[in-house]
Formats: sequence, C-alpha cells, structure tokens
Amino acid sequence: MEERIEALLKQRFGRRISQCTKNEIFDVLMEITKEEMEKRPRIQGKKKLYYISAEFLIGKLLSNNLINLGLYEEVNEVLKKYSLDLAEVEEMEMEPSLGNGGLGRLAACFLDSVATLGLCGDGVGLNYHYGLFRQQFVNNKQRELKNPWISRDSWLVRQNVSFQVPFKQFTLQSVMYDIDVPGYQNGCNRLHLFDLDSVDDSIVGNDGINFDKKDIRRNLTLFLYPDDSDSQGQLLRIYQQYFMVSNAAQLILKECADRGVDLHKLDEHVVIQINDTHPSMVIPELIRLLQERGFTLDEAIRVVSRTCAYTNHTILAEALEKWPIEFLEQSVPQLLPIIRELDARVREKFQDESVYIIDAKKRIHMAHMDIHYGFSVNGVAALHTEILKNSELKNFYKIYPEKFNNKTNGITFRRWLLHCNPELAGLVRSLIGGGFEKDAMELEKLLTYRDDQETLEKLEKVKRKNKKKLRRYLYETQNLDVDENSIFDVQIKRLHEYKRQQMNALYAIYKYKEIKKGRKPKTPVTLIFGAKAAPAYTIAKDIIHLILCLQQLIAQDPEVSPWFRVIMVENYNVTKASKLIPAADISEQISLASKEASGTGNMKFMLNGAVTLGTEDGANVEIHELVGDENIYIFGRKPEEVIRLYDTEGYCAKKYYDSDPVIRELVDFIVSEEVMELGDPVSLERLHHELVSKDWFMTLLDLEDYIKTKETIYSDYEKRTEWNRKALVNIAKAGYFSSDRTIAQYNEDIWHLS
Ligand code: B1H
Repeated sequence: MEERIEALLKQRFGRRISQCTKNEIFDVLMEITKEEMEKRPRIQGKKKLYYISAEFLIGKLLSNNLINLGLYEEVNEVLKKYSLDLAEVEEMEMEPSLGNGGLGRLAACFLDSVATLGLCGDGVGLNYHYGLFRQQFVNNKQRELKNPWISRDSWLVRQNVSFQVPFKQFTLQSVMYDIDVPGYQNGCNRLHLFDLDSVDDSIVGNDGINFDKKDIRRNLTLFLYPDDSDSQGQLLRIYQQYFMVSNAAQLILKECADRGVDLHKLDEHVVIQINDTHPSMVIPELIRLLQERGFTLDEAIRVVSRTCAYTNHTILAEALEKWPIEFLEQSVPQLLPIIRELDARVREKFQDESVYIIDAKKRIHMAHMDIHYGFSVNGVAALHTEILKNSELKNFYKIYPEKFNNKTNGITFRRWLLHCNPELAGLVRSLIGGGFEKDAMELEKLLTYRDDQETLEKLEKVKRKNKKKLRRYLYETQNLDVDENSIFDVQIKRLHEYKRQQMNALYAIYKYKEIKKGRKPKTPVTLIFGAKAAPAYTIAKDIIHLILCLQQLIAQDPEVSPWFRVIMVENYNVTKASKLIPAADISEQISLASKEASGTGNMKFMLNGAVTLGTEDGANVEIHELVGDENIYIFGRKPEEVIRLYDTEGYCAKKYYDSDPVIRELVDFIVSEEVMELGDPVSLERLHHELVSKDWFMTLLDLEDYIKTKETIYSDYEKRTEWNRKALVNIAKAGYFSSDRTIAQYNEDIWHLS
C-alpha cells in the first residue's frame, strides 16, 4: 500500500508522501479506492433489484469505501508512519448532500446493505449538481448558499449509456454516471445517477440558490429539491421525476435485452422498489414503453404490477404527492392516457372515491397509483404500518390486505459504528470479539457485562473521549466553546414543527429561568441542536431564529452559561452527524406521537450508547420494547390519543396557554425584551402567535410532561453506574436496527432475489 501510494503521488504530483498536501493524498486515495472497486466482482443474479429514489444521501465515501474493501487499517497505518491522520485526509472530501434527511440517508444505508448481503441491486436517481443548500447563520438567522459537491475528481464515472427522454416541447438526451457501491467484504453494486450535458451550473448566482425555473434544459438536474412550496418549482419537480423514471425504465429494459430476458416474464428478472411517491411515474412509463415494444395494455399492466413495490415514508398530508393533471399535460402528456386508463379500471371495480387515482379536483394521487398497480406496500416502522392499515390507507387495506407489510428501517453499522466511533467499536471488539461486524445481533453478548464495573467505566471513558473530540471540532469549525464535562443532550434532524424543536427550545427557556432563580443543575448541560429548515418554511426558520437568540442570550449571561448552554451546529449534515452522535448522552426523539414515520437518527444514537428521551412514535416504540422501561425515557400523549384529538378537533393551544401560568411564562419569553433585543421582532412575534393560536403539532400538550421527564433524566445521569448500564443495554439491543436485517426482510418478503 505504501509503495502504491508513493508511486501514484509521484506520478501525479511529482512528490513524496511527506511533501504532499492532504488534498493531494485524498486524490490519490480516491483513485486507489476506485481501482480496487473496479477489480471487485459485480454482484450477479437471475433477478435484479432497482431501487429508484429521488434522494441518495450518501455522504462522504472515502472511509466507508475503504472499510468495506477491508483497506482502512492498512491505509491508516501507512499515513500514521508519516504523522498523517486519515481522519484529517477524509475532511478534504466534498460532501454529496444528495438528500434532505432520513429518506435519502435510508436509501444510502440500503445500498450498502444490499451489496453487503451479496444481493444484485442498483440504485437509480439523479445527479444533482448542487446538493441540499449549505446553511450559514447570519444575525441569528439561516441563510442558504448553493452547495456544490462535484469538484476535482469525484466518485462519479461517466458511462457510455444514454437515453432519449421525451417531453412535450422537446426531447432530452441523458447521460448516466455511476458510483460504485462496495459491499462489506463482498462484491460491488452501483448507484446510477442520470444527468444532462446541457445543464448549466453558471446560471446560479455565486451564493444564491435562485435561478430561472422555466429553463428546463439548463436546470433540470441543477438542484435537489428542499421542498415543493411554489408551483413553478412543482412543475420542475415533475420534469425531474419523469426524467429519473424514464431513464430508469429504459435502463431496466436495456439490461433485460442485454441479458436476453423475455419481457413477458419481467417480474421474474426485475423488481422495482419505489422509494416514496417521487418515482411513481415509473409505473405508467414502463407500461408505455412495453406497449411500444408490442405489448397489449392488459399485458403491460399485468407484468408491471407484478414488478413494482412501493414504500410509504410519511402520513403528513403535505408530503403525499397529488399532481394536478394539467401539470402533466404541460410536460409529459404521453402518460395521461395511461394514467386515465389505470384510473378508469379502478373506478370500474371499486365504488369508493377515496381510492380513485384521479380525484374530483383533477389531481393525480401518486400513492393510489402505486397501491393499485404495485404488489407490495410497506411502512417503515411497526407503528407507522399499523397507522397506514387502520387509518391513513384503511380503504386500501380493506381491498388489498395481502399487499401491506412492515419493514422497520435500519442503518448501516459500517458507517454508524465502525467508522464514526472507532473507540467504541474497539471496546466492543475487545469484549465480545469481531463477530458483530458481520452479524449485528451479536451485540447482545454485551449484556453479560451489564454488572461489570470495569466495563461500565470503560464505556464512560469512550464517551468522554468522544466528547473531547467533538469539543475540539466545534471550536475549530464554529468557534464554539462547549464544556466537555457537561451532559450532551442532542436534537439533530430536519427542522419541522412535527419534530417539535420548539418544545426543546421552550425547555431551554425553562432551564434558563430556573438557573436565574438559583436552581443550578449538578452537572452542567449542553443542549445541542442541528437542523436545516426548508427555505420557504417560514415557521421552521422562526424556530431556528429563536434557538440562535437563546444561544446568544445564554452565552452572554455569566450567571447561566457555566451551567447551561444552548448550541446550534451550523450546516448540519451527514459528516456532522457522525461527529455529534458518538458524543451524545441523550437522544431527543420528541415528535408528536403518530407523526414521525420511523426516524433513523434514534437508531444511530442508541447504537452509540445514548439514551433516548422520546415519545411513543415511529421506531421509538420498537426501541422501547427492546431496551425496556429502565433504559429509555418515554413521555407525552400516546399515538391513539393524538389521532383522536385530530379526529375530534379536540386540541386547542390557547386553552393550555390561558390556563397554565408556567406554560404562559415560557411561551411569552419568546417575545420578552431580553430575546427581542437580540432578534427580529417580526419573526419572534410570528412564532409566538403560531404557538398560542395554532400549534398544529401540539407542543403545549406535552410540554409539562416533557419538562418533568427531562429533569428526571438529568438527575438519573448523576447515578453514573446505572447510567452507564443504560448505555450498555442500548448498544447491546441495537443489533435489530442494522439495515442488514431490514434488507434481509425486504428480500425475504418482497424482492425474492437469489
Ligand atoms: C420521510 C419524507 C420526505 N418521509 C418529501 N417523507 C420530501 C417527503 O422533498 N420532499 O418532497 C422529502 C422527504 N421523508 C422520512 O423518511 C420520515 O419522516 C422519517 O420518519 C423516516 O425515518 C424516513 C425514512 O423512512
């Protein structure tokens, strides 16, 4: 390895390792990694999975690829010899932020596990030139900057594959780029990202994220969509989605032709997983392409319906795509006769408007098309799937009970343990051997150490080291000064009202006031946030503004800051997650029960020995069942109660505000002189008004219980041995949340790949 690195550096830069910059070393390591992946066998199989997704939040790849190829240690040793640190070299990589959050990151974890299990399956998506915006804080507000990631060398390899994609006004010619996906100690699959040569990065201003959304040829793959809040954006989104699925469908048919597959038996050779409704147009598009190849409509519908499976990721109405027919008429009219026919067949069979594909307002319900014309519908956590069956999609469940199934989400332990927390991985290995690296369930062996004082102390030491590391990182990157001896209480995820960062902010106000009254915590607390808000989501941005104002208020107050700090990490992304999670003591999972389909951050924290403070929501329910009451802190209204409150319009925020003086004091502090002085009165007033008069996600309902539970958790932290045991049990029970388990279940129940 040393010779190989030396030789390449010499050839490319004419220098020795000791004389090279980290950038140059990164370039060469990327090249070696690419060569190695090239040598790995492509995973083959009679049947192949195509996982189509508008998002693949892959994050930085160098270290993960090295780990999966079994080269990480070797490379690390070579660099160490020259006093270089692989962790610093990997910082040189641009982060591909090709996803918004959990849904995109899940797709990336799944690709890792599909390859690791040796299953033949590729990802298909779009090659966005700019990832999700880069977030900057200016005057305690979020500012959005463009976020390029394709620079110098990249993992993308341009392929000789190109398709004609027909739109109403023009036909576009695509080009395919591939990123290799190496399995852990296994062969490679691929991620195919489609693009256009005509896309023009320069139409975006230097820092801005605004551009002419009508110029499709030049902007089709420029941006990942951070939301779909304006209708011009929506039309562009339809162009993106059709471009994605038409390419996917043509790729599938081309690969079938190459393999000599009889298309009448497509379902024996291909399975398509539709990741949320963003790729749903693949159904009518495949039908259309099969008709072009001589299929009757009946034949085409039959075989496509046996090939496509749909995953639902949310019950939030605003995220369930319903496209106005006229949008498709303007962009992809060729699909409309097919969609109309699909709808007509539904109407013929079922006299129930709620299951129609086209509704009375002439909107196409993408999920409805998936359910009628796919063979599988899955939710992403047990509770979520039950809610789909019993309320959101209950009329579909009545028709097709056999299609519904649950696949609780998972995470790849290669990235979220081995790579992000080498200290912990090392400790675990020394205790139970390396078997857990292939079979995550072996982590349960840790339970034999639950009463072993020495092990519990070692665990605490690992956490301390990780906190120290994070402290240094936050100081170097954001000039933030955190107390490494404090409790790290962390909430990192997209900013959304249903996730209730505002409730955590109200707790911060409570704590601030307590300390002002002289009631100091035994151990200081650092409350850490990280979150991006969709640029057009006003209230979400107001919440960020409040948190940043509180951060400043407390930092400036010498009576409070030694005991309590609020910190908001700028530009939260996959890289930052991998540094924050290993250092966390408390994992905040406080969504309004029934609203978070699954969550996957909750699993990452658990695996790294943080204790969950959460509602009975999403996968928290399953975490609770696994670790038991003693090892988790559950609070708040249960999902059934919340659903009932929505059904009966039984929640009124104003009542809580008026009748409870504690709640009123905390909420009113948002518009107090102290805070208004630091911030923008318009934004703070708007947030205050929202909480008092609307509060769609019932913050005030759970606030009291939340505060009480948080006080309990902080005081329990003082009992060090018991706390460390909770951490140990959480790690030991995390094996279930390996995405290897999730993918094995997808394969067993849905895909049936050999
Ligand atoms: C999830 C989304 C999502 N559910 C629309 N839905 C988007 C919807 O750009 N858009 O229009 C983007 C994303 N994301 C998340 O999926 C759930 O909220 C999480 O609970 C879940 O863990 C994750 C993975 O299943």
